Amino acid sequence: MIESWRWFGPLDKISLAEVAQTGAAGVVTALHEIPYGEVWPVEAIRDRNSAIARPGAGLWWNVVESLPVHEDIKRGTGDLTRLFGNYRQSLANLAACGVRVVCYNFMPVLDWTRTTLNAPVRGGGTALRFDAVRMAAFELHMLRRAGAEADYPAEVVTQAADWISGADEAAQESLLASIMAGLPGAYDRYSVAELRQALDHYDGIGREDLRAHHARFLAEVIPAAEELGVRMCVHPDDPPRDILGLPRIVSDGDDIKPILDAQQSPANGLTLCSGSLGAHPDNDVVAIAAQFADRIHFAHLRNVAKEPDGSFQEAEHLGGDTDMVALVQVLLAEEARRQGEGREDWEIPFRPDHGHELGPDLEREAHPGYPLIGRLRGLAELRGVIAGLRSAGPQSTMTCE
Ligand code: DNO
Repeated sequence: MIESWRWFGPLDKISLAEVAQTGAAGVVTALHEIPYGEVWPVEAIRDRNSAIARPGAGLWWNVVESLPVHEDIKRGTGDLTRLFGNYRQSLANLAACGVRVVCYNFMPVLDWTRTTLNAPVRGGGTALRFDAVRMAAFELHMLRRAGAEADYPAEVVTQAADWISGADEAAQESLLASIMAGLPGAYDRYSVAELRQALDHYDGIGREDLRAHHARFLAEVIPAAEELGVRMCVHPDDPPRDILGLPRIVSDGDDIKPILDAQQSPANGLTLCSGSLGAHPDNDVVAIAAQFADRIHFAHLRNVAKEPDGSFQEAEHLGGDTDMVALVQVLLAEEARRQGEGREDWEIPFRPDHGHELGPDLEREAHPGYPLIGRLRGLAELRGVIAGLRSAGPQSTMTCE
């Protein structure tokens, strides 16, 4: 397991010097400043690489998160020849600089979505939270999306009406800002009107269309990735369900299987995100990891606590609904299998995903979900689990076939 840390580049409030002090070795990052659909030039990749691999820091850029997929590819429209060509060129440039694991997602319009960025946790820290009532209030009363009511249970619709009637302008602004915080451009935001417009661009695009567009993307890029020795890994939807009337197609094992089957190549893999998959009431994350173990190229380890109405809150890394120890066991068993095959790249990179804001994090205003102390706590706990399982020996990692 390669301990890794997501760093958002020079604009990240957390410095590489601090990342080095966490003990992580891998840096997970992207050239966030390059507009979607443009080529990542070799020089820019090289510059970022040398900023990360400063002598003495012990860090290296091991995973790209993300090489974004342009909305036109998801919508299956526009100058796709150019966009696919650019994507392949970026992969070639990354491979030329030695960066060979590439995470991406296929969520239309929005990336991860939360309704509260600072839900209180014990002792005064804060956590990211998805609240079904607030999401319904946003959709029904702020966005006023036609048909949204049908997506929520009746009692949530009633509670959403109550919430909005008590919400002043500041509360509504804060809800909008929270929902927008996960946009993958990291620093972009939509207003309600812009979001409406972005959603309109998906009019008439259903689940099967999106699946077909993803299959086409895979057919266009996976053979090139395979040739370059690049391992692509799709990130699951977060939350793992349709949202804002948009279809989502990477939410559970039944979604993942046809994606991995579409191109039977080591270059077509999965980012095992325990938090995203874990927010689906029917997902058994440990079983999903075991099912697709040989295609997991990267892992995001975090936990969520689900609630009956579809709400969930980010829990401590070893708390929440997923048995993190069992999950790490699966990953260690897979590493042992790869080692047995004589693979040089048998180690699976993982990062402590998200973290509560704790102590000094509260003043720091790091990227939502990505504070220093909260993630360091998660990393330290996961490091302990890994060390414990390793020292218990192979029998402890062979139980999840
Ligand atoms: C959230 C992240 C996601 C992820 C993208 C990958 O914290 O896990 O934003 O980076 O979905 O493309």
